Amino acid sequence: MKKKITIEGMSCGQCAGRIIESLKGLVGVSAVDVNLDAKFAVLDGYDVDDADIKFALGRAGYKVYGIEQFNM
Ligand SMILES: [Cu+2]
Repeated sequence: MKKKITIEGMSCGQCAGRIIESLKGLVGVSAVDVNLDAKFAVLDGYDVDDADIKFALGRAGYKVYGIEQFNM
């Protein structure tokens, strides 16, 4: 399962690093990729809850615009 997470407030490499660390801390997450220019992250994992993603990023200081799930 992959989820594309659109994030507000991600503006530099430090933000990207914080976001990657926050998402990797969630249960079920196996990989995280961040696209800084397009302001989204892609998370790879199993059974990761949207609410947990929003909570983890909110705690790190970022707002989630949207989460889109796709399979590939
Ligand atoms: Cu930053």
